[in-house]
Amino acid sequence: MNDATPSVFRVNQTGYAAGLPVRAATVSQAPVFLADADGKTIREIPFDPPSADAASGDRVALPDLGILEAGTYFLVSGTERRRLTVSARPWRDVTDALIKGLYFQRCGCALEEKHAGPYVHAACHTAMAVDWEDRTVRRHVPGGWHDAGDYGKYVAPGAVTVAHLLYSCLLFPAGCSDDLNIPETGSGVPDILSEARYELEWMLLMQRDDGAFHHKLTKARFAPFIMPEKDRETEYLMPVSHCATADACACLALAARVFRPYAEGFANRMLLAARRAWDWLRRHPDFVPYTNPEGVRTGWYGDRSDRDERFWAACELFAATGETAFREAAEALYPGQHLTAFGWADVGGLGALCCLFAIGERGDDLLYGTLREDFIAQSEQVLALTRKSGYGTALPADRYIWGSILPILSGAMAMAVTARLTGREDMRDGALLQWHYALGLNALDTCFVTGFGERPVMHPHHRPSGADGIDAPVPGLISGGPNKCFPYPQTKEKLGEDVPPAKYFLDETPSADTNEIAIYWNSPAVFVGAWANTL
Ligand code: 9MR
Ligand code: ZN
Repeated sequence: MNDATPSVFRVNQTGYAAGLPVRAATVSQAPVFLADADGKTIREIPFDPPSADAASGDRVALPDLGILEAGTYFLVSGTERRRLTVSARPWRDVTDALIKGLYFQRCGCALEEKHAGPYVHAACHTAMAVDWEDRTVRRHVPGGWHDAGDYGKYVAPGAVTVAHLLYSCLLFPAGCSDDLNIPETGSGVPDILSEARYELEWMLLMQRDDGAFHHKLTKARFAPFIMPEKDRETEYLMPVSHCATADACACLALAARVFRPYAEGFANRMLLAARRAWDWLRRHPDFVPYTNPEGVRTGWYGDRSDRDERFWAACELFAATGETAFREAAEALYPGQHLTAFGWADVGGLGALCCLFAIGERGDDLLYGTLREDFIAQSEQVLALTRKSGYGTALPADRYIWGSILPILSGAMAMAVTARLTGREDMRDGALLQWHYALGLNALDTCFVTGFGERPVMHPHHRPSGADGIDAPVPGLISGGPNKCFPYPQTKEKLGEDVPPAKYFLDETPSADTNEIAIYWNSPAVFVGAWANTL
């Protein structure tokens, strides 16, 4: 795995912010001292005795070190020490890298050395795509981001990823850097928006003439571990789906609003596409779940309902146009629940962001007052989860699913938004604990973002990282993390039944079930990082 010796301490390996409380974990009963850079003891840190943590099986305590001045410190316990750094802007680099991680997922273009450093590759997936259902239809659908460790491109996860980026920019512009060294840097459009546009241009091509969106553009099977330009089998436009159409509708309406000041024509194209998608949804009111056609083995991204997607779409169309019909549709679809869900399957949280920050008082009682109250109440439940966890992680022991980083970061987004709405410090600190989790304050003592921290993930399930001949993985990618709910048989064989959920993880390339990366895991991390950068 990684070289740094584990200690009894777990810390945010990218450091902490001066002016914000510092939390670290210890899995020992022994007293903990804070020492300065020279090793001289500053003071003893008081903390409650470690208690049993169900998710990790650890006895762990989470001492609060209070607010520290910028500098290097050591946590000391017996013979063990762990370095801890505090600085004014500790998380700019990792946030930038998480955005840039999406640049590394770009499909259809070459990654050039001046932007990609050693992680170059030639243009990939540039051949004509074929419609799975009508093989006589061939279309050129270039661009977009590779979804994850695979080379598929999927509309619903892409739409959610873009939305995370756009809301990061809308809500925390000062938290996103405009100097990412991507091809568009210096264009006058914020880099985070330019990166999102790369996916949006592709998404527009995924719309069928009748307004519906194809669910995905993938081959019939996943490629082996080869570089993307070597993956030359036919890509298919798979059948359309309700969720892809509603998510694209919402995302494009949002993007039309965000891009209007920078690129009017592009904004108009997107709004028109969103309206056509909405019209298709109205003509097809009965939800049909997407299923892979026979013979197709690439990502499924199934869902049980499109109500939350339609709700989000109606909200964004109202925010973009001000037309009453969309507000009425949003009210009729108001879900009441899952307002703090920001993942590819549950998008109620994105609808909530639209209501809270764009529709505001135009939303009447339900979409403004009631939604705000419901959102805060549901964030309260997330905060309660952090209090039940030894590491302060907002995930119950039995919810370490495939991509457990998503519900954890989704919870962080909810608490961050509530902190922003109310000024509550408990919500702020709850959200920060999830950020710390991603960056090393966790049972595995692992920084889940490649290229950061002293014990980073080194072998993510990511085809370019596996095939490029470079030891270090592509930087700025976040691993899905421990998964005890749906592990692969080979993972079970290695780990057995007794390893606790929060440790059900293999930093090994084949382990897609625990160590894949995905665009929609990077993007909530971008949101949380951008927020944290503005505190
Ligand atoms: O993120 C998805 C996760 O919620 C599912 O449990 C898992 C298994 O179906 O699939 C994940 O998505 C994968 C997708 O299907 C294909 N590309 C890689 C994605 C990340 O693992
Ligand atoms: Zn590609």
